[in-house]
Amino acid sequence: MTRKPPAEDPGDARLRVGPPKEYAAGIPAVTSSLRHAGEQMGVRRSLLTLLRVNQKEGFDCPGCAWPEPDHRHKAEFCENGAKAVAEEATVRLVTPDFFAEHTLEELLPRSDYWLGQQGRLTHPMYRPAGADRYRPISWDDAFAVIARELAELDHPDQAAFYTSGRASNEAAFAYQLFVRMFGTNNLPDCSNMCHESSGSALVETIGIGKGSVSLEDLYEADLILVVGQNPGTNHPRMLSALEEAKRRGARVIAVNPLLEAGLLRFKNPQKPSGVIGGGTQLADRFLQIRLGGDQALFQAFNRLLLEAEDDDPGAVLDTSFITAHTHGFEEFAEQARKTSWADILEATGLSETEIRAAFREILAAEKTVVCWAMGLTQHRHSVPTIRDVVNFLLLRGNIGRPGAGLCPVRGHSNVQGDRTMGVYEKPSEDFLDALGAEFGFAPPRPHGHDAVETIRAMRDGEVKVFVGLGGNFVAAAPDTEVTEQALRNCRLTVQISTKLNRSHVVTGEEAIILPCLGRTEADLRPSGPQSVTVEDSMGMVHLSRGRLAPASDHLLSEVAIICGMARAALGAREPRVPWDDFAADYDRIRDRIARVIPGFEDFNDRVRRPGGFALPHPPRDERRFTTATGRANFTANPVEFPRVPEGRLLLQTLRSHDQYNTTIYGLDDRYRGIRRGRRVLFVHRDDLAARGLADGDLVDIVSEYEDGVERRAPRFRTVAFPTPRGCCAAYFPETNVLVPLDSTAKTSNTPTSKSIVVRLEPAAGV
Ligand SMILES: Nc1nc2c(c(=O)[nH]1)N[C@H]1C(S)=C(S)[C@@H](COP(=O)(O)OP(=O)(O)OC[C@H]3O[C@@H](n4cnc5c(=O)[nH]c(N)nc54)[C@H](O)[C@@H]3O)O[C@H]1N2
Ligand SMILES: Nc1nc2c(c(=O)[nH]1)N[C@H]1C(S)=C(S)[C@@H](COP(=O)(O)OP(=O)(O)OC[C@H]3O[C@@H](n4cnc5c(=O)[nH]c(N)nc54)[C@H](O)[C@@H]3O)O[C@H]1N2
Ligand SMILES: [Mo]
Repeated sequence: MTRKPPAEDPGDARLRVGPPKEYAAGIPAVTSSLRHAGEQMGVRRSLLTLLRVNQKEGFDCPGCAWPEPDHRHKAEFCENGAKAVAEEATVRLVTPDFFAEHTLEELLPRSDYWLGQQGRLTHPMYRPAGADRYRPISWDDAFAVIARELAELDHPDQAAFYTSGRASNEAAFAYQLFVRMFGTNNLPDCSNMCHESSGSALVETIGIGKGSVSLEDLYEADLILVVGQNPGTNHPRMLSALEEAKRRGARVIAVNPLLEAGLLRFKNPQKPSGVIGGGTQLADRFLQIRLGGDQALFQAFNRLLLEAEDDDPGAVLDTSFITAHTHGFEEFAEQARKTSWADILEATGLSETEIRAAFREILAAEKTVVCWAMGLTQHRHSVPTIRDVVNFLLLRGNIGRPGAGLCPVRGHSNVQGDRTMGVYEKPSEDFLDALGAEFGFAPPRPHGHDAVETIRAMRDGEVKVFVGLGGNFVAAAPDTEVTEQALRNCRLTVQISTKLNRSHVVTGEEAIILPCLGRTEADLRPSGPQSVTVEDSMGMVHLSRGRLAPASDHLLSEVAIICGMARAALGAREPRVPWDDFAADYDRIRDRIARVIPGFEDFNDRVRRPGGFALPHPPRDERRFTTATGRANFTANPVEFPRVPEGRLLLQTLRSHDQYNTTIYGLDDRYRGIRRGRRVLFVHRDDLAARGLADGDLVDIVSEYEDGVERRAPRFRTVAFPTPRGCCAAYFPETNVLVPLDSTAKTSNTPTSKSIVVRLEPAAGV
């Protein structure tokens, strides 16, 4: 399978490569955010909008899920948050004229960058079966088409309802209610491709799939490990938190195959010293690990902790915590002692000296936090890796006390909230019981399809209607060719979206685009202006209200769209839900959330207090673990790591500094020294030489998988880069074509986007 580069991207002729940077943010970040904002919104709109980001009376930044500090700056946003806001609040529009001028066939070869740059969707659009382009449709007619197609299915499980993590709590709750009343648990979401491995490992070991720290804990920590995460690009406001923690004496150890600028040094643009001076050194120690070597690293730490305790009994482990609160220690310890140094060194690519030096800092720290993101979650052995992170923290009682704990750093700004609201293909019985009791219906019990299973089901003709609440499923999902064909197999695809993207171009027989309001925009409903709520990465729930005039008069809010769809599809069958009241006044939805979901009691009152409220987290709040054993579970996991066949490399697919997942803001990756292009492959100089290649050569990346299919991404420029031998990196979504659908993490079924076995071939025609 080969995928051609997009039309306006002829081998990235203007691509320039310079040296990678050694610090993040500072003046280039400020100018870059203002430039992006100015281009999309103009100067006045930019200033008015950016000053409301993450303020108590403002809107929640659509960028990431990093929490807001209590004492907010006037400018509580980062360079990349500003880009996310500009992308949404752009004044460029995709009107019905655009669709009249462009057939789907013309749009297909366009890049994700080009599609996104066309602007905001303004009208509901419909592509009838057989038509070569979209045409306008009224909201009511659009809902009627959806209702008709859903009614024609033999079984509700023949539809799947995807959610991207930007949907508000209110939209997510109404959506899953509609879907379950319709009769299916087919609620795949972006989490399935993101932090699912974290959720899987944490629920089984500590009883709740969420991180156990607050911002204050981070500030108070003695030691923070930042593992498999690039905060300089993806969570820039986390750099301010790390800076504060360092000011209070914390040490930071970064574990990453790439020497990411944001981990090395930070120049805080909100402080004069940051703009002018040398900034703060962030990582005190950098472990440049091989891809997928983290489980072995944490097993090394665990083994060393056990051995240190042997040498000095009572001085290292928190035995009273282990006795009172945990289960499975003996079995775990027996396994951990078996991990061999040979495996540890092979898996990590680090030396024993480096690991022991890091261990001395671990031993010296009273309070430790481990932060992680996609570098840990998108491997075949991600779940056991995160279990070993939990083991590591349990050994010294580093869960459920100030300054210590687990910190999976979430991606989308409300991805955690969407799960809390029940967007999950494997809902708990308790949740379904409460939902059914509140609304007087019998929710479906069998588990539904996750993202990968949904693709298989569409491929095999078992799912025929696909609805996407936000996101860009076609481009975000693995195995692009297979996923595209899967969507084309559908009878109807529906996308609820703010901006044009590939999922509007690769469609089912019939297709509908339902354009919605974004976070920045005023949401005026019959009962007055509405706010929505979101939950951040640390379990704080707060309000978000936009103020900008909407991009078009024809937009509806996500909530109104979902309620309209539900009313049309369920109709007289389900009169028990007042969909119109829900759409008119979101307080009415919050009243119901308060009655169904624990922790949301008095939701409407509490969320209106400044800063919102914290959801309960039993392990963090009271060292209570709601697992099967009633205790925190140690687990015994044999060590695993990717073994790469001779002559092959392990590829990770990651984000550039100028993108938000499939949304491409621009063509630069400033911190890694890349300008005006995206088809680059970062490889170690010696790995290039071993293949008779050099920096600047054009290669095809060919992925090899046990299904025997060769997947090819053509024409990437090699960049000699300081990455460990045998490991390479390139941007997604361009490289999603290389990720085999069946290559997923055990237990969580997350695509292995950070470990793909590839070989390089000189590009054809070079
Ligand atoms: N500006 C911006 N912000 C974003 C996003 C965005 O696209 N743009 N996306 C949002 C979303 S949805 C998410 S999930 C987060 C993603 O946030 P990240 O997880 O930071 O995103 P990635 O770019 O995938 O970066 C993965 C990092 O892990 C490292 N890594 C890869 N494999 C391994 C490994 O095996 N071991 C270790 N130790 N490290 C490894 C990579 O070198 C890289 O530094 O960011 C969110 N925020
Ligand atoms: N190879 C590879 N693949 C990956 C990853 C990887 O690291 N490597 N990362 C994975 C991860 S972590 C994630 S989270 C997924 C992301 O997958 P998705 O969440 O599906 O993708 P996004 O690119 O974030 O979606 C962008 C689109 O969302 C729409 N949108 C933006 N704001 C709003 C809004 O407020 N409302 C609505 N209704 N629509 C809106 C716009 O139309 C925009 O085009 O991708 C995954 N795919
Ligand atoms: Mo994500």
